[in-house]
Parts: sequence; structure tokens; C-alpha cells
Amino acid sequence: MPSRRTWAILLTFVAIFGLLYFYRNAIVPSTAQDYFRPASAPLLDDPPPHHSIIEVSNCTELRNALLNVQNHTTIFLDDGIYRVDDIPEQQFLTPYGRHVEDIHIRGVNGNRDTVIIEGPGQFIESGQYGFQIFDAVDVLIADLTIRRVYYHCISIHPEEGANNISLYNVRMIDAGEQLLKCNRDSGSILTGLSIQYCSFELTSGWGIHPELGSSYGNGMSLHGVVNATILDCFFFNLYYTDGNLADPAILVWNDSEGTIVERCVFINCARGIAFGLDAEQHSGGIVANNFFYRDQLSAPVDTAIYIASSDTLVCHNTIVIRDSYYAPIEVRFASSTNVVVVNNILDGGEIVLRDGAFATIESNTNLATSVWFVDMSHGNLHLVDNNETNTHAIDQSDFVTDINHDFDGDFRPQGLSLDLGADEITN
Ligand SMILES: [Ca+2]
Ligand SMILES: [Ca+2]
Repeated sequence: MPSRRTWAILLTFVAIFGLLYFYRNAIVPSTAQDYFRPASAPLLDDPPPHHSIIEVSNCTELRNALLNVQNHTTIFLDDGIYRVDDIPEQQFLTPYGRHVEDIHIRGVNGNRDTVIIEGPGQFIESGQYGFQIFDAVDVLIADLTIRRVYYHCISIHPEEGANNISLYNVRMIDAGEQLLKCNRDSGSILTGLSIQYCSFELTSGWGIHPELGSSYGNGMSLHGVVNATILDCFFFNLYYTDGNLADPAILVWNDSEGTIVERCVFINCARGIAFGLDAEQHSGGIVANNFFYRDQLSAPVDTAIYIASSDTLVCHNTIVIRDSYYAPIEVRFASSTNVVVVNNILDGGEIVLRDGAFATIESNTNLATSVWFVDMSHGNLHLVDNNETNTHAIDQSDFVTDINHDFDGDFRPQGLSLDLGADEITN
């Protein structure tokens, strides 16, 4: 028989582990790492052979390398923390008033978690931006993290000449306003914007910006962009804490066209994707193969996909919002012609046409429940094969679109026909 002392020790251990388990699962707020996320970025190739290579390992070296950069240069950042409040500009800048081309800015080891550009805090004015891109064309920013800045992690200026910008494996966290912004002035247009394997996160929503007295932000706000591609990206906790409805995670507007959003994962965002806000701000484009999961947020929330755009295809998205809003997909305005909304999965609500909009709406379901999915409460909305999905999702559509691969890159259709939602089941 164990002694009374042994029992006491055992019970103490059980109590401690029980408390730790409870704390881990019930009290600690969920972090991005707790949720399902898109695939990791494959490593980039070596720099092109015609590039000059500059390797930097501190703020001053990075600042000087960028301000003096010549065409056809790769700047490699060694592992470390680069504080923007340690340099006079309080941000890293491409040359202002001097045209440069073919500039790559990359973490040296391909690991974005070990190369960190940061300010002193989201609402501390002495760290303003991560990067601002002015008259620079053919720019790649890759394999690094930018966090805790007062305005934007990355601010792109087509009105100063910026064009053909690629962001790859960049994690942007806790900016005071938009995490990424593409600016506009005098009708400027950005052609060529590629955003892939990037992450747009707030630790716990936007607080009140001291300059505005309210919350203000998007994952990205893109004005005047043509044929932007946003692929394999992650959006987390994009909501306001001031009691107002947050702006969309992805907002593409003001003379934009041809935007493609595919294979992205949205977790706990007040709003998801918006092509246009008012009439005639966007045309063309595709929203396909995305997972959108929203738990019960205490902040005001709205639709997952908002289309104020013509000639736009919305297909094969899986949207779970748990009765937090009546319309998971909205199409708006009579000017939004030739919109097609097909093969989507919703967990309730309706696809709603507003303000005179007309759209082709076919082969969608709004019957999804948690038993349809691999791990719904952690945002993994891959289908499981059971009676429910066999009746309502798997092989349930013959409406063929141009999207012939799924969230995982699996070819569609498999089996008898197309599956609804972002995941095509493979056998
Ligand atoms: Ca199938
Ligand atoms: Ca699949």
C-alpha cells in the first residue's frame, strides 16, 4: 500500500497537471500557432547570377544598403532583430527620388522567424514603418518578419514609381494601421503585385490608434492594382476592439481589376475579402479555394466575401462563421454584372444580393456542420468522408469552373464529380 505521504505527492502532481491543462486550454488566448495554416513556403532559389550580393547584419548596414542600392542587387539579412527606431528615418526606405530596378531583400536562411524588423510597439510613434517602397521596380521582399510598427509593415508607393512587387514568406504582425498598404495618387496603377505564403496577423485585434482615437486597419488595402495575386496566405485576428466593425482583411478597390485570391486561410477575422466597397471599384478576378473560419468574436463582424465587382468568379470556398452574420457571401450593386458564385460551402446563412446586384448562384450548400470537417474549431476545413458530406458535399456538383485544382493542389474532379468547398477529397 502506498503511504499517505505518497498519496499526497501523487495528488499534488495530478492537481498541478490538471491546473496546467486547464490554463493551457481555457485561459490562455489562442495564438495563430494553435490554428490550421496554409502550407509553408518552399525555399527560394539562389539570387540570379547577374545580381550583386550585399549581406547585412545590423540596422545601420541595412539602412545604408537600401538607401544606396544599385540595380540588380540582392540584400541578404543575417538572422537578428533590426529595430526601426534605431535609425533616423524610423523605417527602412528604398531610395526616394531615384529610380532603381531588380532589388531583392531577403532573410539569408529562408527562415522568416529569425530575421525580424521591428518597432518599439504598435502604438509608439518612434517606429513608423517596416519598409516603404518608392521608385523601385521588380522588388522582392522575402523570408522575414515585420512587427510592432505605428503605421504599416510595408507601404508601397506606385505614385512614386513602385511597380512589380513580390512579397514571399513575409510575416506581418501588429501594425497600428494596415499591415500592408498599396497607396494611390493621381490615378497611379500598380501592375504586378504577387503576395504568396505571407501572414497577416494581429495578436488580439486592433486597439485604438492614438493619432485617430479609434481602431483602423486591414490585412491589406490595395488601391489601383491590376492582376494582383494573393496566394497561400494566412489572416488572423483581424478585428477592432473599439466597438466598430473592422475593415476587410483583404480590400482591393479604386480602379483595381483581375485580383486572384486562392488557397488562403482566414481565422477570426471580422470581414474577409472585399473586391470593391462602393460600385465600380473593381472588375474581374477570382476568389477560390479559401478556408474562412470564425469563432464567436466579441467584436462586430460582417460577411466573409463581399463582391462589388463585375465579371468575378467566387467558387470552391469553405466558410464557417457559426451564425455570426446572416450573409457569408454578399454581391452588391447593379453595376456588378456577370458575377458567378458556385460550389461554395457555408455553415448557414444565405448568399445575398444587395442593391440591385444579379449573379449566377448555383451548386452551393449552407448545411455544413462540424462533422463535415477534419478539425473545424481549429480552422481545418478539409472534408471528412461520411454520410453528411456524401449527401451534401462530396461529388455534389457538375458546375465546372476554370479552377481545376483544390486547396491542396489536388486535381478536380476526383471520384464521380466535383466536391463543394475548397477541398476535393482524394481516395
Ligand atoms: Ca469528387
Ligand atoms: Ca484535397
